[in-house]
Amino acid sequence: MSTKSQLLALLSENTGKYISGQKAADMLNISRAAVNKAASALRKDGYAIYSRTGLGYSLREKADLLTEASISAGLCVPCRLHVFESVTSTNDLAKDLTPEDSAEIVIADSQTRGRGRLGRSFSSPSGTGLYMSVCIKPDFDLNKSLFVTMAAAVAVCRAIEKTAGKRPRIKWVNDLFLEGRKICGILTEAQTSFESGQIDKLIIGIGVNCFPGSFPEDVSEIAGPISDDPMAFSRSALATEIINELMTLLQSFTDRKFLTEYRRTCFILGKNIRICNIGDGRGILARAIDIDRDGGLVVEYMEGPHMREIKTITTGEVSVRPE
Ligand code: BT5
Repeated sequence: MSTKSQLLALLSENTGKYISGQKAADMLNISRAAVNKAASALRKDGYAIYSRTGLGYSLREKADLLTEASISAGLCVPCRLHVFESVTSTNDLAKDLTPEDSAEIVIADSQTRGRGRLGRSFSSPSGTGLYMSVCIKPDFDLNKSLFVTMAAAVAVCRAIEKTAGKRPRIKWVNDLFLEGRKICGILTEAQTSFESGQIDKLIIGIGVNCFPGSFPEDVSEIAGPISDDPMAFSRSALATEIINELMTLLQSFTDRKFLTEYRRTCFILGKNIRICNIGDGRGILARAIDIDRDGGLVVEYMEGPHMREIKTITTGEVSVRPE
């Protein structure tokens, strides 16, 4: 843990009370100057830390720390948690884990190389988001991976509604939106065995913007938070609910029952969309009609060589954009 996180944890355990600079320095085994520097850095991150001469430092409200203890407290499914402050990509770390009877779950406060689909990047600033990868040993075929992404989208919607009282909508196939802004992206990756052709492990990566974070300019045009109020809900509680909902759904998702909820929550059905290939800026105009029983998006082309034709598109090679 960095000095900043250690100080935050200490002040958080003593929320509302003052801890002297000397006591904090002694407990963390650092200098008083380092305590002061860490307190300034935490203030810059938005934490309400007060300092008073003769009294020391105090955190006004409990910090929303992502810790194994805070996440595991409400879990009702078996899994192993690996919680980090900063990682390259939780999906990358999950690849090195070996899930057996229970899922292995990597959670981070920030990512330096968060990934989206088709080589795109996923901006993952610290203190405001939740980045997690659920690694499972599946007992189904690779052709069900699209279902897994879709089941994860439903699970995250349910968890956000329970934790934050907001109802996000799904943009087929892997994005969650709230008030016109993307608040979550999901990236499912598989590792297959050469010999058997079976999936060894499936990694479901979920990135959620919980509170306003600092994004690069192009991302801020698209991204938004679940809430503007950093005290509205706790990221740990959201992580717990996502795990509970996802693991429960994964036990039965092959019965396809979740598809009804997916269709109801998917906001592009009945709307005009643009179907874009990689690197194709404009895309082709189509009308989204339905989601079929395999998770494909049924569309009617409104222009181009397939005009008026009804086709089912699957993910991988295309993405859709609401018109
Ligand atoms: C996704 O891809 O949205 C899947 C994102 C999955 C991220 C999770 S975080 C945990 C795990 N570890 C990882 O490394 N990845 C997973 P895609 O549909 O391709 O969308 C990517 C596009 O979303 C980018 O090109 C940006 O336009 C936009 N974007 C980038 N960062 C964003 C953010 N934080 N919030 C909303 N939109 C973002």
